[in-house]
Amino acid sequence: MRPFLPIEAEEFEIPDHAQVVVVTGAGISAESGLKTFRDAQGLWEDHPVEDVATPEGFDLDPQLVWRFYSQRREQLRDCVPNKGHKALVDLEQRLKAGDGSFTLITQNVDGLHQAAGSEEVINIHGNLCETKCSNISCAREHTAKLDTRYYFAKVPRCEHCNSYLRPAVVWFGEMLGLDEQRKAINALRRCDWFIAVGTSGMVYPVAGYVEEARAAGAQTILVNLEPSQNAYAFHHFIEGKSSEILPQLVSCKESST
Ligand code: BJW
Ligand code: ZN
Repeated sequence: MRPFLPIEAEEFEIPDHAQVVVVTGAGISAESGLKTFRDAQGLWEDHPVEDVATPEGFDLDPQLVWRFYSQRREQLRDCVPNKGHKALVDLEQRLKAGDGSFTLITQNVDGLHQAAGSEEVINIHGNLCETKCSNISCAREHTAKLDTRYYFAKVPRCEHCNSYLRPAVVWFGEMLGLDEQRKAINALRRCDWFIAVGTSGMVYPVAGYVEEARAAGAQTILVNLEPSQNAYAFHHFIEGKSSEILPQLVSCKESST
């Protein structure tokens, strides 16, 4: 592994014609008040990960899992996008106004990118406020948003087959949506800039997207509080808070001077 020398955001100039893919993780929402996943030794809100984020955990105790996700929706209630989310909206608008392209792949299920105004968003791990039927032979999706103002203590049931509804998120051991993966891979194969923000680089397949981007010839930049697990795969590492780094990284230096 080569030595890691963090550099400054000012050293980059992303041109208006760039083909950019950004991957975000829990770190970008941390400054909006949402907890990241891996800051408590495998526990999420005091629950072992495998109890609340696997299909087996849901089969074993649907009530516990539903309460956990209800708590997460409650935490979302008062959250608003921060400067990191907004900087990505600015970048998208600038590239679209030029000859560039912009694709945002988010592992976050909180909807804060859309709330900030991002348009091309791939929710690769699903959406916290949507549900789907847990019975795979029914699997109806309910994209009507769950109201974050209420705490749902009871697991709701599917109106078609009466099985439990579950959050429309991707748990460990589950396949990511085929449509979402296809869009992500298409964007990665034609990108010339790849930026990962606020992610520990531990969860696959998304942690491997940097390799796809490099294979396409992209410049790859990691923006994080600390080197992620897959940091060795990036060309550059900018150390710091996404709400501070992203506005500097995406600004158009020529017009701002
Ligand atoms: C800041 C900051 C600030 C803080 N500014 N930075 C290949 C190798 C090994 C294992 C596998 C593999 N392929 C598949 C697997 C298995 C598994 C996996 O990856 N396991 C690993 C843990 C080893 N993957 C899967 O099961 C995936 N499915 C799959 O691959 O299907 C095919 C298959 C199936 C079965 C067998 C084999 C293949 C599905 C993964 C689904 C992940 N789902 C979750 C839950 C979503 C719903 C929910 O939210 O509850 O997604 S897990 C959780 O982790 C969530 C996140 O999206 C995801 C990533 O976390 P993230 O965003 O990186 O957060 P953190 O907390 O880890 O990191 C935050 C970072 O931010 C930190 O570094 C901080 O320093 C930083 N930070 N503040 C900047 N202000
Ligand atoms: Zn059903």
